[in-house]
Amino acid sequence: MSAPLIFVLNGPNLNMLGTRQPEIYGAETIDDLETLCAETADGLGFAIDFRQTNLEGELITWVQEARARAAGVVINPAGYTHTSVALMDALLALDIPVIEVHISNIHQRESFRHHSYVSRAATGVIAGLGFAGYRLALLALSEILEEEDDDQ
Ligand code: CA2
Repeated sequence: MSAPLIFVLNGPNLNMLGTRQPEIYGAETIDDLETLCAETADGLGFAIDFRQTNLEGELITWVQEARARAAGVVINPAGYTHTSVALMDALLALDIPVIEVHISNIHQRESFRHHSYVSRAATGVIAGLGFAGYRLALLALSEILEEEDDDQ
């Protein structure tokens, strides 16, 4: 049987990781993040498709694509977390588990970051644990998908 595919989707400005604001987002780059996700996925028996976009419509198209192709989604919607009803609607149409990840603790920051449209559609939310949040999100998906298998 082939490895279940997990989409790891990253929203706007996350391509700038490691270039600015290291006190909030750390010093590592998005390539480092992809490596961490790939190694974690490998250990869990997942294949991953790791992507980043600065465009809201592209992120939504990828979520729609996940519907047909993926067993689960890890998503850091970045700024669209706090603004995008359209992204929330796309995620609500999925019937696979979705883990929302934020590198920073959004609840410790400006009040406009405290509300997430995406959380309404997420199976679980991880914030404030840095890049490790992605590793934990993949682990959570592994346990959720195993439980689903056991129920069948
Ligand atoms: O903490 C997170 O992961 C966020 O999703 C990151 C978003 C922010 O809008 C959310 O409130 C929380 C921002 C991503 C921007 O990332 C940068 C990284 C380095 C330099 C500049 C921006």
